[in-house]
Formats: sequence, C-alpha cells, structure tokens
Amino acid sequence: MQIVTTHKNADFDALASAIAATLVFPGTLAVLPRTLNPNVKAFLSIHKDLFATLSAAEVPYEEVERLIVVDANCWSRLERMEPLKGREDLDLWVIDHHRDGGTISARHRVIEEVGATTTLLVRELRSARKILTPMQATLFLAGIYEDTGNLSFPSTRAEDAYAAAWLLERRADLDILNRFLRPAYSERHKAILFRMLEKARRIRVNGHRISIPHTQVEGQVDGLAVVLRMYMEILGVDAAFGIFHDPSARRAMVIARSQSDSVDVGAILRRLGGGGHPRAGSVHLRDLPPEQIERRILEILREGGRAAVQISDLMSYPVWTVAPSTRMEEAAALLRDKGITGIPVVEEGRLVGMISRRDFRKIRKPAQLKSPVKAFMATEVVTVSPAENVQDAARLLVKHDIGRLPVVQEGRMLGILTRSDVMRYFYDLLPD
Ligand SMILES: [Mn+2]
Repeated sequence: MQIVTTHKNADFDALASAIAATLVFPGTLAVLPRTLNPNVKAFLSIHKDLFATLSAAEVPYEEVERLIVVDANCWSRLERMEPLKGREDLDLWVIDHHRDGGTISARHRVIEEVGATTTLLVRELRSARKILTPMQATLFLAGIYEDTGNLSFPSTRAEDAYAAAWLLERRADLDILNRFLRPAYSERHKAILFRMLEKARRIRVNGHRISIPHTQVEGQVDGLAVVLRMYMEILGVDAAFGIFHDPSARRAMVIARSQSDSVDVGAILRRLGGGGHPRAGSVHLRDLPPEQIERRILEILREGGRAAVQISDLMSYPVWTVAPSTRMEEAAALLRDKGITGIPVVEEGRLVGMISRRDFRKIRKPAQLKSPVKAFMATEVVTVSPAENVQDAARLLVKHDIGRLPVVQEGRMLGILTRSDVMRYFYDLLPD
C-alpha cells in the first residue's frame, strides 16, 4: 500500500500537493488530516467524492510500503503517522518547499525553494504529459495561488508562474477558485478582531514594529489567520504574533504574519516547535500561559539582532555642505554643479538646517541671491540615526515628502541617505 499525507490544518497547497501526488504515483491513496483550513473544508465538502481519500484512523500501518509526505517535513506536523516513524523498510519520500526545520529523514527528498509545493508536483505531471480534468487543474492552481498570494509573495519563483500558466491551459476555473480562496470571515471573527484591537499595543524590538496580542478563544475557531492578517494591516506593524489561548483546555495557538523581509516569523516559531515560512507561521502550545509565550517570542526576536542592513551601510559620504553664511547664489551653483536637490547647512560640524531647490522659490528679487542661506534654509530638519532600520527611513521620506535624510549621531552629521540609496536597498543592489 502507498499513501501520501500532509500537515495538520491543511491549506490548499497541502491538499493540492497530496492529490497531485496520487497522480504522480499511481495507486497511492491520499490520507488527509482531520483539521483542515476552513477554505479547504468548504471546498472538500463539495468536491470530496471526486478524490479517493482516507482518514488517518483508517490506515492499516502494517500494509504501508511507501509513505509520501508533501508540504511538510516534520513528524510532529503529521496526524497519526508515529507508527511508521523509524520503520526501516518504509519507502519514505518528502516533497516540500521549506528548506529548514525538517525532522523526517527520508531516502527520497525533493525539497526546493519554490512558492508552493504544488509547483514541484505539477512539474512532474507536466513532464509525464498527464491529462488533468479542469477540476484537478483548478485545485492545483488554488494551491499555487494560496501559497504565493496569487504569485505576488516574495517567495514566488518563475516556475510557480509557469506551473500556473500550464494549469490555466488545462482549463483551471478562476471563478471556482476565487470563490474558495476568499477568506472565510464571520461574525465570530469580527468579534475577535474587535477584542484584539481594543487592547492593541505596538512595541519596538531591534527597530521593528511588532505586536503580540493575547486573545482568549473558547473551543475550536478556524480561520484566525485571516483575523491576524487584518489586525497586522490595521496596526501597520512589521509583524504580529497572535496568541489565541483557551484557558480551560490549557492550550494556545500562536499565529504569526510578517510584512517585512527582516522579520522571519517562520524561523521564530520553529524555535517554539512550530513551523512556517518568512511571512507566515504557527505553533500549538500546551500548558504555557500567554505571558510566558510572549516573553519567549520577545527573547527570540531580540537574539535575532538588528536587521542585516543598516543605514550606515547605505548612506553616502562625504557630503557636500554649506555654512549658514554661504550666499544663496553660491548654494545655487553647488546644487546645479553637483546635480543634487538639497544641501545640509553645517556649522562647526553640527547640522543647523537644509537648503534645497524648493527654498529658492521664496526669492522675490535678485538682490536676495546675495543673502546668506540661513535666511532661507529650513531649520526643522528630519534626520535619522545610523543604526535605524532602512524601512523606517523609507517611511520618513514618504511621510515628509523629502528626498534625503541627513544621518546624524549625537548632533554630528555622518552622511546622507538619499531616495536612491533607499531604492538600491529595496531592489537588492547593494555594494559588495
Ligand atoms: Mn505550502
């Protein structure tokens, strides 16, 4: 007997990979965990008859010769597979798109960093020229779209897009797909979100804006990831770790989402025994009060140190400066010759103002070109410290609609961070 299984709380990538594996390995039965994400549950309630699936409780372990694990590489994330763990004669396969944190040592490992595990299986189906029904194509496309955020997450690879194109050629139905991929958001979710927002708190850790809300939930509530994502977006934090705890059952679930490259929530929750990828992760915990979970998350975040790239790595220096007594016409010549739009005004090494092209609009008569820059300069200058993180600096540029930020430490100007320096950071064009 050959079986394929996937992680608990199966999402579309998990379900699609499992079903695709039954086509890649003919004669294989899909064993689905009892806990499914609500979208998948809704999809299966209508399409179940089209797949031959088995529940974990029905598996005759002695008869299993081959186990294929898809979209997971940890025993703890599988349901009821312990009896197969450590069986030497088992033909064990792992097909996954997350490189680290694996605890299954399989003879056959297909682990590649693509956006969705389904992409790896679609590659096999394509090269074997398998014929898909439109319904299969739709399910596989849902798997790829869900895990890549419709091909928009940074984890997306070109191959995910090729696989998606191939599935569209095989008549994947976007109407059906959109209906099931729409996040389930109910009155109950709304009530939970409101409770979270009432107590919302932002904290700063190593320059990142983080929120770790604690919320009591009774019994099983599906789809909390949707609530957490909305919470993160409303608060405008880089990452949120939602601790949903049920005191009567003494258990808690942590769901984390990140919208910053420098906070890898999957790696953080792996340290707590969970899993995920840089932008999304989760973990189930028992007998740990929420305060203690929060403390643990904060510890791990702090150990992570600063964001890899700091402003001091990006800023330009030395910087052209003028003195407060410099005449406006000289400043104008400097702006023109150097092709820049603003110059810091410095007195004895201290930043006292900024003179930019805009300030020249205040000049009414030619004689004013002989005046010192201090008569026209802006004295309220927005600055950053060299250890600040680049994302925050980018927010300042946008918020104040300025093109450059002097980098200042203890009143001394060290350099200047321009809009193009920030662009180089976002497009990964860093100097070696
Ligand atoms: Mn996946």
